[in-house]
Amino acid sequence: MALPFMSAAEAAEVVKNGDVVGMGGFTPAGAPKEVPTAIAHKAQSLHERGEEFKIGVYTGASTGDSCDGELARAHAISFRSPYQSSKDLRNELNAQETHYFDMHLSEIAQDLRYGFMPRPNVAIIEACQVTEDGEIVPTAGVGNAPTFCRMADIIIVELNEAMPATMRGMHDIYEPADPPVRREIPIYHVSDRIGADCIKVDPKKIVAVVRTHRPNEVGKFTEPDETTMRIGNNVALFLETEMKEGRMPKSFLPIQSGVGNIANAVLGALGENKDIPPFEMYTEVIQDSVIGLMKEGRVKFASGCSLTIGADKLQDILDHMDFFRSKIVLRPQELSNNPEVARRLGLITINTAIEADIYGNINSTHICGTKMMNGIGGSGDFTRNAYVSIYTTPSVAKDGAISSIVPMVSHVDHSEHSVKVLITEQGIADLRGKSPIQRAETIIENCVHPMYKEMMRDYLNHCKKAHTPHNLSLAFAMHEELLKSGDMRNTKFDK
Ligand code: 0RQ
Repeated sequence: MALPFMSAAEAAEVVKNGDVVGMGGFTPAGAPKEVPTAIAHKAQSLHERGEEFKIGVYTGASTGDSCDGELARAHAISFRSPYQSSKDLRNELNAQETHYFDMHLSEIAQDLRYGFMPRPNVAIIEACQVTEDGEIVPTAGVGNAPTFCRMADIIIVELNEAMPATMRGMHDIYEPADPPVRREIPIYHVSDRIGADCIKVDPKKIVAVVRTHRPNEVGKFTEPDETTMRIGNNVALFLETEMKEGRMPKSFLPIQSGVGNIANAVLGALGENKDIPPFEMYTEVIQDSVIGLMKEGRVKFASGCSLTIGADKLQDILDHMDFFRSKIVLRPQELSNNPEVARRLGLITINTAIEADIYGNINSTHICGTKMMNGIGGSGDFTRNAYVSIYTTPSVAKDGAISSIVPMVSHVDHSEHSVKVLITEQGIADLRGKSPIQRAETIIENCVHPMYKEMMRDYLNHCKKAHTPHNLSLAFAMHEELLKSGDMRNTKFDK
């Protein structure tokens, strides 16, 4: 059967108002571009004619501007899950124009299979190869593509000819069986491969193939600055000490690292610290710094869900596929973020907080407890199941007007029970084996910025003695002050 090649606009005609669409890829890596933009244009012209058009959208994680950005600006998304990082989509969901449900990234595929959420009836998947007998090879990100393809009635493939078919062999496509017959996921080492090199579908479901050359829309990382470098060095120092104290196997353990500028700088610092042996990564996003470290032999192998890297680094990989294919595996997020595998392999997990409180609770998602930033992403999948879980954050944001460490977090994503270590550019707070008040003392002493230390101690002085001391009328005084005057430094605990 010949493949149904057509234009993006023609493919967009297949997608109807009310459809639920699963977009392949993970972060802008491997996310479809041409067809979502064409759907957004179609939505705009229908809206201008007074006709309704909105779709539900599932993804792997964030996407590029040609997907979330275009669809959000066209007001074409009725609901969306999971992670996003588009300014325009963020505005839509904070204005309640789009219903957003934030989920642990490892859970999306199984919750869809369990029937907990509306079924995706359309899948849009970027591929570097698609065959007439229904083999689809993803590109730089896998996400939930295998489950979307299996559950959808129809599949639209974006064949990205900028991504060579030689990528085949880099992916490990596998869907676990569902309870009560699920067995263990047989990944015993970071580099184990357990599945297929492509997504196999009924070829009759492929209703459109759209050619494109559009490059990935992964943004550039800012170069590490003094703060992020100090955070990175503190993480390296903590792990070096763990090795010396015998709390870490001599061969070291695999690293998971979150996304963003801080995470990128932390990995760079780990790579440079020669007291830390060459290491493996079992993570979701493989970021820029990993590729350089791989070439230097500092990173031995990386298992991830996506190559979330800039165009120059991606080209480097595509040009040297024989080298990188034996060092990288890209898996569906159900595997890359799987709690069972994280616990078995003993991951060192490093993620970034928006704010932390003096007891070690973490807010990763909400500004001042109400406005969604990006989403929980995979941070919860890893934190709870880590060998040792680390959270990093600069001690202050917005030039000091915000302390990232507060008396009580305004939203909880990771509780004190799951967070083992907090690290800022000021220092390291090892929270293991400490009572709440001991944790508070350690965090204030080691991690809080000097200009907020007295304020934090003052808060504790306003609390009655208890297991976890709090003064409920003052716990959010710093947030209230930020909303009132724009600067937490003006806070007075005078009740
Ligand atoms: O604002 O962009 O206006 O300057 O938040 O903060 O310091 O640039 O840090 O890019 O690493 O993002 C937690 C959002 C950090 C991210 C978060 C403001 C700050 C800045 C961004 P500007 P930075 P990063 C892997 C695992 C959750 C999911 C996760 C994230 C902006 O890491 O989304 O970990 N994590 N997933 O100024 C108000 C505060 C603030 C604040 C920072 N206390 N109050 N604003 N900012 N602290 C990824 C996936 O799962 C895919």
